[in-house]
Amino acid sequence: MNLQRMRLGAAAGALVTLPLMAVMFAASRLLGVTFPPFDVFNWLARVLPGEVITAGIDAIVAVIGAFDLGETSSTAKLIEQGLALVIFLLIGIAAGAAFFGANRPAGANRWLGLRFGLALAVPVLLIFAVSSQTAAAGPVVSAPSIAVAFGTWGMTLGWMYEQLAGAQTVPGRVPPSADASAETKAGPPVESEVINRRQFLVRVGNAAALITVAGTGLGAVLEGVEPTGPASTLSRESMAPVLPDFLPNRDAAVRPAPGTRPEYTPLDEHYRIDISLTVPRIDDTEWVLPINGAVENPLALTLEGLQTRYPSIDQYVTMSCISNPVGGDLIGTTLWTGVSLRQILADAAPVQDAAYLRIRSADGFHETVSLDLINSDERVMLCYAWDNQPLTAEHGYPLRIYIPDRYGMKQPKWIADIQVVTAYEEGYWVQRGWDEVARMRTTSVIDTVASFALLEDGGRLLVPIGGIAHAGARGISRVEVKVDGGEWQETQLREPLSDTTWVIWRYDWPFEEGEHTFSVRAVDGTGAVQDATARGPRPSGATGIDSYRAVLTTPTEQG
Ligand SMILES: Nc1nc2c(c(=O)[nH]1)N[C@H]1C(S)=C(S)[C@@H](COP(=O)(O)O)O[C@H]1N2
Ligand SMILES: [Mo]
Repeated sequence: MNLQRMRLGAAAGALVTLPLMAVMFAASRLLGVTFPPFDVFNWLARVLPGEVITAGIDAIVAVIGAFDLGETSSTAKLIEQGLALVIFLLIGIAAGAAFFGANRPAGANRWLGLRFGLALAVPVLLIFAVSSQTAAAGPVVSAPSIAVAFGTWGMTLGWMYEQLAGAQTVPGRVPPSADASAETKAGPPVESEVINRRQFLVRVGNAAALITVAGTGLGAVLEGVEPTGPASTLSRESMAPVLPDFLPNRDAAVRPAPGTRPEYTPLDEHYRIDISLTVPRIDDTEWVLPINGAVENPLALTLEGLQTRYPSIDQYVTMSCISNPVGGDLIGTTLWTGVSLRQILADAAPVQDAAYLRIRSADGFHETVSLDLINSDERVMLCYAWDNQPLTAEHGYPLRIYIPDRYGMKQPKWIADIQVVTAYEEGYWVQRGWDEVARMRTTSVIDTVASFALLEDGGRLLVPIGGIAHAGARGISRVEVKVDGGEWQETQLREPLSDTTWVIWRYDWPFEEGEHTFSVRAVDGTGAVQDATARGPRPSGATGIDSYRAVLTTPTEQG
């Protein structure tokens, strides 16, 4: 290895890899072929140990929170995509350094580069074969595209080697000594060599920048015109949009304090968490759900069959991610529509010793659900609609499961296959160290201390304070607020959308000037007070008291 050549190789690696990434990005948008940087990242996320992944996710969530980078789940996806690009670039730089460093001055050319590139394509092809979800076009188009991309990359690297480090010289360049050991001991390079090397790098750099900008721009434009949302067998027109006016509790006496989050989460604001950088693409014309294994009557259900053969159920649901910190935004409420899984299961007729469903998803996610749980709770359902529309691609189109009282990690989206089995198998996140049951914790949050919306009541000023409380399917029986070191005071509870959704609470607090700390706690439907121990999400969901600090100043008289 030669350090100086390795440095050159690293620069060459960067200059060749950046435009390669841009061209692959444009090709993925234009032709629907796979985008290897995302495949490599997705694969890493699946094979690295659970602790590493969890530490990574925690760090991302912490950074988003510390710098106030906006809604957690969509920002996290962007950060992860950026990481995927950086990792791929670093691999390209390392490969360039290795290629330059390992070869003798005259030892490498574009043909050796081609072989090097094709060798690197092999692991990428394997990763693509086991895990790609970034390809819309089939493997017949994607696999050759990987070979062509990496072959071109390698040839270009080899060509740069010829120009920069090989025996063939750039015009005007002083040929390196034939004695390889003399080269390392050489003093400062001859000036013309430096200038020409620099000129060469600048020229290649300009070309690389041009290709990178053009490829990225083209890809971005194509991304804009890509059809969004699933084409569906379920007509959107047949379902009226749900306006908050139509919500079952529209006349409830307790109104949310100004600044409380929307009780019914707008669909595009609902958090999204899944294990891939890109949404699995499911061809709805070919999608069929097999339910087989230990059953007497294996089923193969189309989406239409599912919708027409079984009565549909509507349930207002609050879904939360187990990674949601106390007071976080990885929680949302919407209307879920689907069919009771108990009924479908009865049609499949599990055999005597069948005990579990093993659910597999299009992205490689999987989870196990016990038949006892399904048979004891008709609310467990297979869902095809959210907010009166077919599921969006992000939220699991065409089908996902709903299990009351469990965090999202137990509830697969993009269901591809259901097997009835006799033996238990850990689900995707359970295998990675998260709670096996993942029962939703009781939690309560202060969304607002509405000093901008003071009320007058018999000469007294009141500050509306409010937020949410949630305890899975156990319901909320009581929410209490404490101001500074005072007593816990009971708040007013708004009638919830259903017995599994969050509850909006409100407390109109007699105004006192100065800085105050407000805390909240909830009691669930069984009478259990929420766990006040400050604890992070891993492995069983965050606990602790949410508090809110505010400085209140006496409003100035008007007029
Ligand atoms: N197929 C699949 N289903 C999945 C996941 C996933 O990564 N893949 N993530 C789970 C997790 S951790 C959560 S919190 C919920 C999030 O659902 P949402 O993105 O629709 O809000 O989906 C669950 N279902
Ligand atoms: Mo989650």
